[in-house]
Amino acid sequence: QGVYNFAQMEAKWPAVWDDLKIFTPLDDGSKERRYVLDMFPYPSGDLHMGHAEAFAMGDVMARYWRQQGFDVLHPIGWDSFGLPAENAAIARNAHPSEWTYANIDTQAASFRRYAISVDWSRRLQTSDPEYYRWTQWLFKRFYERGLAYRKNSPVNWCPKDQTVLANEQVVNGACERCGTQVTKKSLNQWYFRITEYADRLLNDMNELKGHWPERVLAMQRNWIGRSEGAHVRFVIEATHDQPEHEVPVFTTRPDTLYGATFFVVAADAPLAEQLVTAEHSRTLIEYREQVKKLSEIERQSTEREKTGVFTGRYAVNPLNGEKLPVWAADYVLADYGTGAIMAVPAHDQRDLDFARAFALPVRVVLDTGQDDPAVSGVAATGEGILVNSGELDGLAKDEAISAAIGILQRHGTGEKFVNFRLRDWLLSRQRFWGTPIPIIHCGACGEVPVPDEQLPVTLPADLRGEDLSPKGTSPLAAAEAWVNVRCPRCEGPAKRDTDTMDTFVDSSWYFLRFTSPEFMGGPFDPQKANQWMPVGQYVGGVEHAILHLLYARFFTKVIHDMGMLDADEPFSALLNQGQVLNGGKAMSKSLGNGVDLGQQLDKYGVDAIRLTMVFAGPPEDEVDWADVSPSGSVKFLARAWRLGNDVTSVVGADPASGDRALRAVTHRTIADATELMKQHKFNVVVAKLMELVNATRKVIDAGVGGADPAVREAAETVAVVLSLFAPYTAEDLWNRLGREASVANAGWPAVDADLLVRTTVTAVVQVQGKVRDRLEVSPDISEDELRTLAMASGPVAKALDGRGVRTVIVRAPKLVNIVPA
Ligand code: ANZ
Ligand code: ZN
Repeated sequence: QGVYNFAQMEAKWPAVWDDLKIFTPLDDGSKERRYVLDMFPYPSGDLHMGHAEAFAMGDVMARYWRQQGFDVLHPIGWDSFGLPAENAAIARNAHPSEWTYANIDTQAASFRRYAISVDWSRRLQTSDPEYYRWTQWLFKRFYERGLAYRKNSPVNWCPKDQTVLANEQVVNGACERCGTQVTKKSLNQWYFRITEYADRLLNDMNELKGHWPERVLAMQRNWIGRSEGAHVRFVIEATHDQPEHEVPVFTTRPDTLYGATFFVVAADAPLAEQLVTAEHSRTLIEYREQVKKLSEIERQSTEREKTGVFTGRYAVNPLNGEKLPVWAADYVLADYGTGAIMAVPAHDQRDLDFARAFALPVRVVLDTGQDDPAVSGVAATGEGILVNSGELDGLAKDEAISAAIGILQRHGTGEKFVNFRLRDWLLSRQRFWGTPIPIIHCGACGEVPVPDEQLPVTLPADLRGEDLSPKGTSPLAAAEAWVNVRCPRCEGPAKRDTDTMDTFVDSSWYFLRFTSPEFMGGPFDPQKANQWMPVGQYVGGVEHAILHLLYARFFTKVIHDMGMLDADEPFSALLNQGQVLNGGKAMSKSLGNGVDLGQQLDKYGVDAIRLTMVFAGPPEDEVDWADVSPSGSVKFLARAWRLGNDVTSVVGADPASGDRALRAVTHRTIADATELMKQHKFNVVVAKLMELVNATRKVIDAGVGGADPAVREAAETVAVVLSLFAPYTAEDLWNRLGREASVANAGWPAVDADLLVRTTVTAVVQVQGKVRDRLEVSPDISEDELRTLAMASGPVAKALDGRGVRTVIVRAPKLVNIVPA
């Protein structure tokens, strides 16, 4: 009879699955294709609890679609370039590849143990020369299309660490690592012209609505930041020491032009320096020093007292000829719009705060019925009718916007303009462990791309340890034999570009390579890519909601425009799994609340951990490890598996003569599970499965028991549905039922609609004593299952309205009462 022993199963089945190659897609068109992809991991150490959750979710989808008869592509690879490998190499006096590939091997072994159903033959690593050859090839195609370019631009620079810092690494004007005052330094940097795709990146999100989490779409929309308005050109009058200048501003409110009472340029923009008169130059320079020390976040804070200096210049309002003093201030950003604004204090809060700080006039030009902003200190931002505005008087706001643009256009002093917050993508890094930029700089020819047949430009193998530490230029610059080359065009002496690419470039096209990982004729075989793309289900963390997803969408669109791919969106559906917490907080070393995945797997087994992750709640929700019960999962799995001890009917026995009530539960379970899978309610599928196991056990323990063919039907259904969540237990159960491996491609059972007539009871779900939902459940439902079903109810969530839960009282099968916190 045997007892449930997960270690034995984990030792037995992987070799069988390998032999059957069930997770390698046929890729021959005999079945409809589906592509399921988990965001590929970064090889830092071994897998952790977060991986365990994310990959459980993706695997459930892949296994479900396989059961539904699709040819499923579910691959895995590693995003294996990046800074941590480089830091580890410096610390250990090693080459980054040593650390990287050792970690990849560790993770690969853990993924195998974790039984994710991937096609191992497609495995790729972005740091493999055979992969980054094509990253370089794509970079060249972007370059040829004018979508990759180099320009001189200021970067945050830590003089002590001799390195470029991202904005997030500058804290109170100081280096996050060493506390040294950060300065700005001008560097030649490579950019991708993603701004050229801003409109399409925004508009095509309409196709993703309903298939991507709304919050991710909102974050992307906000990041792209489309604003409709106008460019208005102001003439800055000449002074005795300065010529006349023309400066455009971007405004969303050209209707308020008559309310402009001053003009502001970003203090740190070159423009401020150009405009300032000799008399005011010193004050400006001192002020700029002060501004440089502030972080981006501080600068944009509305809490902070407004600061600024007068430049000695006056701007002429193109609509009414009025002269406005020109100020330099830090609340205007150098790299947004044109870096200059017309200030309308009556109707813009930031301008009003500034006007009050420097006693500048406030003029209302829109009658909104609000209190006088000059007195109240609150800008009138509502709708209204134009006043004090000459020819615009009497118009409503929107009419006035069009009218003002019309006047500006007729006078040639402005026009309609759509501005985007999105910036071009700075892709070059002064680091070693990344894809080398395939460009050669020649004194005579300038930038010369490395010819395709000379790709990949591989990283020099002899740099290690200290050689890699940041020096202000890329560590690659030190590899003289590597740097000094002949110009491919004129054969003269030339130098390789020593920067490497942002690792986001590597991850912007890996999903295409998976469709034909061995392809030698290009980054991917267009025929294969067209057969598999777009990815039908992408799974990954919300931390990638903006950059990775936006960049991958950009790459896909460019590759589409190159004629290599039919799809112009990479991921038709996206699932963000929740974080794994412990005690309500993210696991971290400093809190000491980390949970080691390996230890959990040793103690409870792979299946129990996978099941626990899935059963904890909807996949999007956080999983708090302090609240879950892996041992409860083990108990359930053992109970399911023990059905195999008792089924005595032969394989293929006709269930028609069997226990009708049990058959009804079986078919109801299949029908519900099918529907629930569509809605990604995996946890509720598990709850249903628990009911089915209980119902089956009841029949076994009574009457004809395990000889009833309906019991076999139920047990086989348990095995198939369980195979999505607990592959080892499901396979073992299937085997003990006398069926041949693998349960993974047994096929989803068909529902007999005649059996769906209900034999259920109605459970009432109350929130704070008020009935919020009624659930049709099996009379045998356990307290746990009923609780899970109740907590998954939409009306309950609505009634809770984001409140936590204090207690849940469950009286199975009739009542659940939820008391909110
Ligand atoms: C005059 C005005 C009057 C404005 C008014 C607003 C309200 P969004 O919607 O975010 O695009 N602006 C323009 N460039 C700026 C910069 N570099 N730094 C700070 N602020 C800048 O915002 C556009 C508005 O933000 C513009 O419209 C401009 O102020 C300001 F009643 O112009 B507005
Ligand atoms: Zn040359």
